[in-house]
Amino acid sequence: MDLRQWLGEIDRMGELQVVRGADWDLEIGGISELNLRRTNCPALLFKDIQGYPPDYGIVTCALTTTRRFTHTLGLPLRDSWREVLEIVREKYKGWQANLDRYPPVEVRDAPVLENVRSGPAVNLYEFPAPKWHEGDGGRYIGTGCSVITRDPDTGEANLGTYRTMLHDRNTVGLHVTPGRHARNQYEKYHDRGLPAPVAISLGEHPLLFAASASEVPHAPRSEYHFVGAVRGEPVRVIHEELTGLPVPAEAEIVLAGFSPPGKVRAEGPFGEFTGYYSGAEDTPQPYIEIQRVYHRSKPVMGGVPPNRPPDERSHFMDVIRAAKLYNDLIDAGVPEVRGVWFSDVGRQLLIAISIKQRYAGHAKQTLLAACLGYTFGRYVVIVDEDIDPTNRDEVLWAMCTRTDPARDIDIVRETRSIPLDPIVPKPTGAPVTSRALINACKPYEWKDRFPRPIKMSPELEDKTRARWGKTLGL
Ligand SMILES: Cc1cc2nc3c(=O)[nH]c(=O)nc-3n(C[C@H](O)[C@H](O)[C@H](O)COP(=O)(O)O)c2cc1C
Ligand SMILES: [Mn+2]
Repeated sequence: MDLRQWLGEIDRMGELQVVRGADWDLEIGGISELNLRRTNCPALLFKDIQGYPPDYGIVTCALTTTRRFTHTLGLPLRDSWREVLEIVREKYKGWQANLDRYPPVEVRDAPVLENVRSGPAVNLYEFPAPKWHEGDGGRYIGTGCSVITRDPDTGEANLGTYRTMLHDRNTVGLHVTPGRHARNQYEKYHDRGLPAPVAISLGEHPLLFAASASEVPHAPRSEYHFVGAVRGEPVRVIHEELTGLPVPAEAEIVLAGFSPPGKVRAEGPFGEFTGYYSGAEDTPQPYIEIQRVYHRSKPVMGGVPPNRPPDERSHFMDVIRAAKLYNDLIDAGVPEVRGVWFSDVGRQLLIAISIKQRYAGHAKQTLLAACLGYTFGRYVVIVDEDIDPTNRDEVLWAMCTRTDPARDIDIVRETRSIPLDPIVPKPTGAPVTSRALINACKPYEWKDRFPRPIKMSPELEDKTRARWGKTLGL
């Protein structure tokens, strides 16, 4: 579970680009954002960051291609997200079933212990935390990070990716949406008037990061258990001395400290995955007083800046999400599901599901089942099996040509959203919005009389290409 080893692997795959001499102040963010606009963009490793030791690094755009994603999960390499989804969906059942099989193992010696600083020696400015976007309220040391907390009742740890603002040399801000596991856990300490122990890993193997950043698994099992199940091998952790939290043995940097109860500090604004700055102004959030820093020599931080689409997280998070929803639909008894996808441009707000309609009401049943437990799907669209849900243009075509809005769109009011949602009234509105359930399948009662879609047969396509392809460049 080593980020460095992973960097070596993807370098050998020809998918790593090294950038030397960039500035932490907007350049690393700017280069990463432009890189994401290239198709099949490489991962970036920033070195020689201005004002920092030359071998302190930051890696961004780690999981943007299907090849790097499948490699990271130890899956066969694939070139289309639809195929990746099928593989992940199949595997997911096994991962879920094996959550108890590979719990994390505690070790004593670990690379992260190479450098340790405590108390007054802690200085977070020794790391090249970027200012990512022009409108950000400060530098964000944690974006590609894993925040580790513990449930005081069960003792179980949790890993989640939550943005971490650099407040000063030994304080960082936390910004955790209500309902997230870390928040459920630290609030239990705060409710009892106790400081909550928190450790933050800044730079870890991208599989561990992907698990932190995804809604897997449900408590009480931790993301360590999930990653253990994916790899068929436990994650190695050390027992962090001050907080007692298990932290990854091969982490690049770990910050450890406590979040005091009842205390907050201005946090943000920060350019978020919705494509907007979250909060027009700074809003107070809990913070963490960092009492100890551990790091490997020549540390490499992870960076995953959110952006207006396209952005990095969409793909790897959405494929895990889609696989989970796909299996959940089947478990809920919905037959003939053919595909599930979260459109990257939709920012988790647009879910497309294809089914082969078997009976009247099948599409509506699917729509309702897709809303169970999910927090942030504003538009749910059901399409027929001839539509590829991962292809946004096909989904839009079906939506435009197979719906009669008055009949095919249902609105459900006051469903759960998140405070970052741009349409939730600022600054204090309750994070709820309505949802549109869109049945873009052919109307069941007369689907067999619905106009036949134009679709060139593979035979005609082959024949046409064989005769004309070369000369016309088709
Ligand atoms: C780069 C990145 C940044 C994120 N930042 C936040 C954040 O600041 N606050 C938050 O609540 N969720 C954030 N998320 C989403 C959570 O990491 C995700 O919902 C995860 O499942 C949370 O862990 P949990 O399921 O254990 O609560 C972020 C995700 C990514 C990929
Ligand atoms: Mn969790």
